[in-house]
Amino acid sequence: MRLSLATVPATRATKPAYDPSALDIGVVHFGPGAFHRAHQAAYFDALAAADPRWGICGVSLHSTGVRDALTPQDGLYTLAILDAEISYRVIGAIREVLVGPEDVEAVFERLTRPSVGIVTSTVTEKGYCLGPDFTLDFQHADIVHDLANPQTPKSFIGYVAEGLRRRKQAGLKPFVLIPCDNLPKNGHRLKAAVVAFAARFDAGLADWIDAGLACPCTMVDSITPATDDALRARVADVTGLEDAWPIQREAFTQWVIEDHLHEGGPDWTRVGVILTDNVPAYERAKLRLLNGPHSTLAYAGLHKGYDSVSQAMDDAELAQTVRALMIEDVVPLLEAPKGLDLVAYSEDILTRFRNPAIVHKLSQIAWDGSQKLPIRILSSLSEALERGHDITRLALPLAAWMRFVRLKAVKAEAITDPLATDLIAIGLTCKDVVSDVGLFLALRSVFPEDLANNRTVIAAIEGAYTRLLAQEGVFA
Ligand code: CS2
Repeated sequence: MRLSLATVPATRATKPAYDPSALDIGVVHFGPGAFHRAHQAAYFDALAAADPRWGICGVSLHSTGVRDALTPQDGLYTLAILDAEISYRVIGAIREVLVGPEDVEAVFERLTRPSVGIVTSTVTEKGYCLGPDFTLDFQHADIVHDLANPQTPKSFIGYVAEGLRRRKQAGLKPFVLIPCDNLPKNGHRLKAAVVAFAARFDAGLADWIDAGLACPCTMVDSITPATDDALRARVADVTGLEDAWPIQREAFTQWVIEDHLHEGGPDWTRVGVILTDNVPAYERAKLRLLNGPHSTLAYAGLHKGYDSVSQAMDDAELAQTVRALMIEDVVPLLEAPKGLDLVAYSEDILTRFRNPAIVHKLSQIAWDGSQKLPIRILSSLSEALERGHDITRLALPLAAWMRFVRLKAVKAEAITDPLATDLIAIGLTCKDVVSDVGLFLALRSVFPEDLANNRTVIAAIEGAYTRLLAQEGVFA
């Protein structure tokens, strides 16, 4: 029997403490992938019993997979929380899933409902269509398309701008726009991108958005390994109901939102959301002390033949390097958010990485390295350099990423990355340390010129690359 509103009374998981069918749509979420369903949807689910206004309409920009899995289940899915003991909870907050290219007018209808007060997004770093300077990339194919065809957009930015235009035309207030991706200053950058996009065709709209759109910065955190068949089988077994797409995550979860939300919005703090005026300090700490080490473990761990984060953490040398990178290299560069001890925060993250209940694939974290490394590693590296600190360890993830690309290219395996074509071409051209590192450093959308030409940086990456090559032997 499959999970749905009709069958949910039979589940052995914790059931929604409210009637999901009675929720109003108050949130439109772009990118209803695993992280959204593990994180924001669980918060809205916790809100729902006391406040039924915040049901979610998920919008997939490309794929039909989530819609096809969740629609027969009336939007319900099972969230497995991986702790010492695994607990299972049915989430009812997602009320419908639309697919942008198939349902474009329905998406705009939702975006212009007076009851829709919030638009959230998890579209990944690349989904914001920003250039290396984090401003809107007007050369981006989707942005070019959306400026020419604003009624049938492809990008998240295009949907938001047209949705806001229609709200303005209808005499409505803007919704609150809350990005939930691992991008520094995500709210400020998203708002600037939407305003820049609107300014290209309607200066009045751009001014209206600039003056009225609340787009808070956020920090989101919860480790969410991809769903696999083992999870599907476990969920069916334990809950008694089949679920085409259950989600799993660690027990730890954090959502920090900049404190300038609209009146009449949800009571965020009731469900554990932290509202603060200092999100940048939280997001910097998280991006550099969780995501940076994650990417380091991914590339250096795959290089050593490991499969998951906890396996890589069992390698004493690698674990020690990552810990030193966090505590000795990154912590001294950061300002601690009030009340947060960055060393204790780092130790807690290392404990989360070691959690044997979680099989978090290194290959999943290795996706989109060209987008992630500048945010997670180069930010620390350039500050360390300015202060004259040693950058030997910070060069490791960069060199390991280069070797990752090289070995993928040689094995003719696909790379998930918006720069995949360029990366494979470079990977196939690699021949020796100096020229390989030079080829990668010439990728201007990853490495800014000042870093790419800096002798200390070049030497540190070449050193790390040489050490990795020595471990490999094979392709040297
Ligand atoms: C990971 C993140 O896949 C990745 O790149 O570093 O998804 C990480 O698990 C989350 O940000 C944790 O909150």
